[in-house]
Amino acid sequence: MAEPGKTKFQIDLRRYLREQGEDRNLTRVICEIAEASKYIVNSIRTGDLGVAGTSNLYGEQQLALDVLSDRIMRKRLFHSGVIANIVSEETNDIIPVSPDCEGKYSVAYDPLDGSSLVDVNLAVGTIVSIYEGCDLMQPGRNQVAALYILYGPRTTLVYSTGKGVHEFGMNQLMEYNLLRENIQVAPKGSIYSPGGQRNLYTPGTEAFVRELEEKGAKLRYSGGFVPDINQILIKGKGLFLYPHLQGAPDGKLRLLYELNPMAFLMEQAGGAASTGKRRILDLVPENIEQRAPVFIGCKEDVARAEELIAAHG
Ligand code: AFP
Repeated sequence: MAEPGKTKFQIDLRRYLREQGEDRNLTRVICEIAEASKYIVNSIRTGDLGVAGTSNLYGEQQLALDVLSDRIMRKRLFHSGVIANIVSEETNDIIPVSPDCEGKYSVAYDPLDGSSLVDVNLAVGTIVSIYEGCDLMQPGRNQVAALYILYGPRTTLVYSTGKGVHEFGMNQLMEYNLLRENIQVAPKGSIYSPGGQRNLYTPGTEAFVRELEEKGAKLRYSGGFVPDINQILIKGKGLFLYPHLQGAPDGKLRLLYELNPMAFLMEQAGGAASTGKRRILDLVPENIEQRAPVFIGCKEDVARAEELIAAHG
């Protein structure tokens, strides 16, 4: 309930989490990440756009911004006192924070997804997946919370703890205030965001995309996973795909840092997320760098993709 004299839309994130009855330590984790994002947004606006001179587990060159964002996130989580383990897209291994798992949380995150888009001034984001206890190698359906922060013309934070999907906006004081509660996506949409090289699509994916185009779906692809997923959630319709490709059967996107958290949020909003064959949240990670193909968004569109992939591969 809003304080007398305050509209519901001035409720800040911490207070909202408290009012939702969230566990204190989980509230702490989410609020620490929200704090970290204030420094990350600052680095994006004014920081060095050059390379760091190092590479990540995938052999990709790290940008100074990737390294800095990772350090900001790690520092906040380390000092929160409520974290067991962390793993980041920018590190080579799971980093133990506390041996005592009781009442603590483990976090997988991509500190700055789409960082290669910063130099051309497109939107980027931080993506976070949260588990209770120590285990980060479990199926995504066991997440207790997932969230992303979108650094676009405005900075927004979208989270779920399994009780719907809620959006907060950063104000002039860098506080997050509630914008939308219980975001839902329609069963079918008319926006599609196709990742990966089209001439490498398999026949099933090609048939699916052609069908969407024949129905007049609009192409909206930014090259950043966070803004592309945010568009689907906030517009309440659409489908993003980064499919299995000829020569890349697992696609590009990473299960732990990108797919699991977004699949959790999309399912919470009434949508679906599939590899084209299986529910993303049922995949058991074999290693921290695991990738998987993805079709994510409106439920009926995801089901149609699965049908065509079953028929044509
Ligand atoms: P980077 O973090 O390496 O810039 O990759 C971004 C991303 O993982 C995701 O945000 C996009 O959806 C996807 O890659 C785009 O990949 P393509 O540029 O190959 O379409």
